[in-house]
Amino acid sequence: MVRVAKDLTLVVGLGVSGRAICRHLTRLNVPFMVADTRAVPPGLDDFRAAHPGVAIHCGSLTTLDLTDVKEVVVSPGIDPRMAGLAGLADQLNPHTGEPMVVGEIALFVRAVTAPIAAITGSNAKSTVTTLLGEMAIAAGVRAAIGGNLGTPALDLLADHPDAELYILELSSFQLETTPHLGAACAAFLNLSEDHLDRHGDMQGYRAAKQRIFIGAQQAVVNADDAFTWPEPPVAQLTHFSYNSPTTESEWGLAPHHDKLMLMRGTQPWLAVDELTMAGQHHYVNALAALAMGQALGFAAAAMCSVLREFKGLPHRSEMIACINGVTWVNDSKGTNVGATLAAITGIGATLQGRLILLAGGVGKGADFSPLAEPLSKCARHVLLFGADAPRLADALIGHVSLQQVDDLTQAMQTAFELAQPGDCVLLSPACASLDQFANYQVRGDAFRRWVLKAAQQAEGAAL
Ligand code: UMA
Ligand code: ADP
Repeated sequence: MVRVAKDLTLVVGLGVSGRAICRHLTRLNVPFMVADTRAVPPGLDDFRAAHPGVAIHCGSLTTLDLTDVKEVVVSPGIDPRMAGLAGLADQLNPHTGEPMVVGEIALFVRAVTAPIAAITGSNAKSTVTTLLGEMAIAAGVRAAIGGNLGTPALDLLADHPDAELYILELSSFQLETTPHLGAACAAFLNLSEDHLDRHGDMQGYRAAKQRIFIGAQQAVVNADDAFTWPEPPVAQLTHFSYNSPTTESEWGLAPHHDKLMLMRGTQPWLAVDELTMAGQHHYVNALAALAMGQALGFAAAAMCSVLREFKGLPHRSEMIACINGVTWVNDSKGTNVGATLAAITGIGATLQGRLILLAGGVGKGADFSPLAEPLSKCARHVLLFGADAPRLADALIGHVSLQQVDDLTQAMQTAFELAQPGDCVLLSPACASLDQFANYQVRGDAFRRWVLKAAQQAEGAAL
């Protein structure tokens, strides 16, 4: 056993967050050591060079004696109940009054002096966080944006010490280890199956996400998804909905002078055809960002101008090219059933032709059956690849024409041959990429490269 010296903080994980935690503790002059469960964590040598003299333990945490440890700060990918930490996770820290095991956001909350706007949900977090960030900047607010997306939260404190507002995308992993967030405005966008391997079941996953409301002054939630509603209630509550607003303070969609508009109560804000993001599923994302922006006091004109300009993020319903009348869309970030469902319905509804879906990869044990009915309505064909192609095929067979292929390249080639003008070829895998790609970005980049080459060839052939 390696005994962790008295009064040392233990940082677990040498990834992006772990390193940000170490930089933060260094700035505060808090003595710490680091552990990573992997025998050789990536970037170990760089870390040693950046933190000479910091003790590093690699391998199982069960060989650490944590009797004297001052506090344990875990990275998001570390389950606070894993072997070696489980005994400590339920103990209270006499110095802080918080659990002995906390995450990076707990340290952020202790150090931050400006208000926090926080966004969680199974899907659309990055889109809404980025939109809200751009709205803040357009409205003249000095905002720092990061968290689960982009810059780790603790680095934001150092990079933007004069920020007037910190806008954080927060995952269930980060929220699980945050005892008290105290956000000025907290949004829970939607809940669908994901990360059950970590949280056990939907109840555990939802409970982690509900922690976003602890100490919140205002909450923004999805009227169409009761799982997002705060328990216990938050006094200042705003709903957004895919339907018509039912109260003057609710955000929703309704026709106004023959146009479908983003509305607050009976007040029209923006016609949906002014949005640049592709797909009807982004209407609610625009509404969520408006609801948060209004709660935070941003100017309406600034928010609407951002909505008119914002094209969406790469790998999220990203239009890559139109080849011979067929649109090719990269939604590689569709890594769970809820995201792919939104992309199919959001894009399927806008098409003159039919949808050709490319899906597959590591399904994380998800139930794929919710995809069957919407695909039966709008799909021409489904091409399945990767580890869970057979499970997807079992869920979809009889509802839509489908075929299993070896990989994404074969899926794209087959889609190219089958597609008719007016169709859309959508890569939205409903699965993680890790069986055939390093990550979802690499998968999306492979799609983009292939499509752009095909577009070039088609252009060459037309000349
Ligand atoms: N790991 C070990 N042993 C360790 C530490 C980590 O095996 O001791 C493994 C984890 O199980 C995981 C991987 O290493 O498979 C990375 O874990 P990490 O906690 O070190 O991750 P970071 O590099 O710090 O990145 C994390 C978020 N990743 C996760 O939550 C898994 C990043 O979100 C986030 O951008 C970053 O912190 C900055 O805050 C990524 C993500 O996939 C985008 N998030 C999930 C999601 O969005 O669904 C939650
Ligand atoms: P997150 O950060 O939560 O993963 P992103 O903004 O990166 O969210 O989008 C992830 C996926 O969620 C994309 O594939 C996108 O198609 C899908 N998506 C976008 N908006 C919604 C929505 N309102 N509901 C469900 N899924 C959505």
